[in-house]
Amino acid sequence: MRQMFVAGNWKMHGNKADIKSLITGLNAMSDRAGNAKVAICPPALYVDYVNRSLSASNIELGVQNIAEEPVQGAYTGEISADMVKDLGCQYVILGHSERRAIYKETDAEIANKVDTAIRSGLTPILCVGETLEEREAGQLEEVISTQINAVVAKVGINAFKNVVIAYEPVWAIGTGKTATAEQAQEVHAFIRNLLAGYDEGVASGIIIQYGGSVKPDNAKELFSQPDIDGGLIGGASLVAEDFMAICEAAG
Ligand code: G2H
Repeated sequence: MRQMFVAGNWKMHGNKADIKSLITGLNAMSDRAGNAKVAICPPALYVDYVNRSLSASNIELGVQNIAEEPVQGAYTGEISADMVKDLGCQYVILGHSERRAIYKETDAEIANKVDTAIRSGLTPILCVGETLEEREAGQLEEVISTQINAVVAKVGINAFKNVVIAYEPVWAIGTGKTATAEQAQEVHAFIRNLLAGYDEGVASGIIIQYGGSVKPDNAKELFSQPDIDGGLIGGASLVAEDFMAICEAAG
């Protein structure tokens, strides 16, 4: 039986004052998550501040990116997986569509980062998803397969025992347009089936989150689908009440 997992992707939001009030709310309401696993992924610069403010023992930490390079070294401006681990994080979001589209991250780079994360003991949350044009051109399955196969080719299917996948249709991110529960379920089932082609045990055990405008009022229906194991939450993770309501829907 897979555990439901809700992760907050704060993106590039927040300052010390905002974070203090958000964490105060999460500390007070963390019980609402019930049996669901919960993580928050602040901007890396604030991870230590968040960690010191967080008293809720059921909320874990993650970041939104790491360097491809596995070790310390002369990589100005980069943050290594080991450093992230050292600061108390368990997760790293990789391959988010904003990094693919704005920072031109390729499948090969993302696969290298997944490899680096796993070697450092982090759990990657690997984001995959299609644009509206790709969906309308009937390329959805090809796009998702290419994104996932590139990572399997690099790390091997067994490494996926330590990977979370987040299906995030690009057209639903931050737009207020959510995929219907049926649309999302269809793609989640496709992803699980794709992985089953490699290894049935990995496919049935892997957590596949849905991401893209998840809100308190649509979370329950999305999370009730058989292949949706929680969510990756952007905008709504910046409001303690909304984030904990979504966690409650998963718990
Ligand atoms: C998708 C999601 C979080 P939002 O990017 O990864 O953001 O919930 O704001 O659509």
